[in-house]
Amino acid sequence: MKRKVVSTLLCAAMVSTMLVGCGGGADNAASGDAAATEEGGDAAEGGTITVGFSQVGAESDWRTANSESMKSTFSEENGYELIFDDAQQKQENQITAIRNFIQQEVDYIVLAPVTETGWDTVLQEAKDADIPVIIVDRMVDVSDDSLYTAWVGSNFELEGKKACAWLNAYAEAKGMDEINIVDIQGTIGASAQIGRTKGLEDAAAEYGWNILAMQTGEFTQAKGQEVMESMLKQYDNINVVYCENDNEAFGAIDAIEAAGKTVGPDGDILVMSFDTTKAGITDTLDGKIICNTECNPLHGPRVEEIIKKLEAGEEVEKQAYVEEGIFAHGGDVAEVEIDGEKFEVTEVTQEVIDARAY
Ligand code: GYE
Repeated sequence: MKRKVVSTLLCAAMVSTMLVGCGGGADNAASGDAAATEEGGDAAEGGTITVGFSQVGAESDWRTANSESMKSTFSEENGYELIFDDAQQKQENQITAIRNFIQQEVDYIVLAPVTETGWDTVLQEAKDADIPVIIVDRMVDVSDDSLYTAWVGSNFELEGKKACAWLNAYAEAKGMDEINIVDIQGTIGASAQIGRTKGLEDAAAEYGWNILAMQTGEFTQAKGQEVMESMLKQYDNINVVYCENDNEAFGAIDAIEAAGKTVGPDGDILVMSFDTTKAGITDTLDGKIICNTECNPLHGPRVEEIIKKLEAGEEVEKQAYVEEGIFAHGGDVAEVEIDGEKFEVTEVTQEVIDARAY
């Protein structure tokens, strides 16, 4: 089913950046769902809303949680028809999926882009077909911002800065005189990789850390392990590995232990990570991952909130960042300061793990 959305309104949509609270947005949307269900299951007065969602793939635990969040939000009971497409980490598959969504005349296209560039042509096609596009998680780098209606996701560079500010404070507290770090990067060209790598490069320049090597682990456990194995063969003085997600960290830990080295606060190598999945913070409680910077995958309710506003003819924020924290093993660093803003560090306990939804 194809319905027109007021495009003048979309053009007038605010371009300011707002902060979406971790729980706040989700809670609001969740109560909205409940109300919709009581009224007979329709998210919109006009009937079922068709959403085509082009998902990156199934490369990580974070991604699985993200897909589940989208599927449970855009369910039949909530008044949606969700066309879910898994692109297996390939941009060409995402472009094909978007073209299929256009042909099927969906009401909304939701895109979690694998990399930032290369979207202008296909998003122009969606625009020409008058189908609003909502970008979620990673960002697109397009010449014309009117090619998408709204974006919601994380501030990846800030995540990188938080992780590095933590490492700097920890190194000072522990009297580490040298940081010899390797970076297992995410998928090259993905916003999550670009921001987290930049955070590290800037910090290394500022604090005088030695970056021994950088290589992509494609956000997967298998590749993370493979890359760590080869880095360990090449360098015998690595004392920190900066993994750009939890699954790479799991692989890196396996590689380090298989090489006869140890991880943890009293071990040979400190493992840093991002995502704070349940499995990730379980390793943080053990000290296997020393610091884990949060990245929230529960975007379903956030995207739904945007769609509900558009359905109601309301303005939507052009870009909205999710609020996120820092989780660490032990309480050596209580807080970090970035550009004048203080961020509290949460010491991982069993309660913190039990409260994690993903
Ligand atoms: O950190 C990683 C996933 O884009 C934020 O993608 C996402 C990243 C996340 O594969 O685990």
